[in-house]
Amino acid sequence: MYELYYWPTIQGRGEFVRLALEQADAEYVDMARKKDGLAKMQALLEGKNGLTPPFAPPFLRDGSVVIGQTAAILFYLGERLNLAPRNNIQRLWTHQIQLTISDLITEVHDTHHPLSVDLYFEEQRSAARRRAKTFREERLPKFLNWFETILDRNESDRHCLVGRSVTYADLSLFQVVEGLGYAFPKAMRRTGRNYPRVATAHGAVGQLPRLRSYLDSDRRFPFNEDDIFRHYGELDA
Ligand SMILES: N[C@@H](CCC(=O)N[C@@H](CS)C(=O)NCC(=O)O)C(=O)O
Repeated sequence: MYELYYWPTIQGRGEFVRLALEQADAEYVDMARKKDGLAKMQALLEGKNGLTPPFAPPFLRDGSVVIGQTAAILFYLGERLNLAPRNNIQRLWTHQIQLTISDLITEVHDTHHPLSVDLYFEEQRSAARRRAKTFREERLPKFLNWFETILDRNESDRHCLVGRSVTYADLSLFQVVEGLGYAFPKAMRRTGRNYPRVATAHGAVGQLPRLRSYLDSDRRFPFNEDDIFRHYGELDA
């Protein structure tokens, strides 16, 4: 039984791990959503039980193994949940894609918190507008173009980023496109149409039966303005 630790009220980075666990039909407990779960999460963060302390949520516990960093968790789970290629080089390539998705997530976060995580959005609004403009006009197209190129070059199956089966990176790309569509609907409508393979891959993942049933369940929290993907009209254009 895997234990997933993440903040209990948002999708956040925990969602990237959740999607992999759900798609694989893995047995797991979302620990912080349980009674006393937050205290257990804190104890692990402080290394109180002798296990390696992760820096921040999300982290995964599998018996005596504790792993932090979203991309590292997915690297660990990918092999075990059959959501990663068998070949080592391909596995590393999948990890590389995931690390780049992590960079993108940080850049999305920084559109609404460009100065400091200690300040509310309203206290850094003007910097946020500038940051979001650069994100929409330069960074977003650069990232989407990179995913489009990878899909286009994958001759085994252009619906998948790597090889011919769904990997955790495909699930994460799905989540990123969902989140971007929520946070930047106008920019995504305008820019998104330049990336047809990304759109097709997103659509295909959204139809995977196990994933779909998770997305339609009450375990899937809605996007909201306390999360990473936030919709502020003034940051979209
Ligand atoms: N690079 C880490 C970032 C982890 C992270 O920033 N976690 C946030 C929640 S999404 C957090 O709780 N951070 C607390 C902190 O950095 O002190 C990852 O990809 O997992």
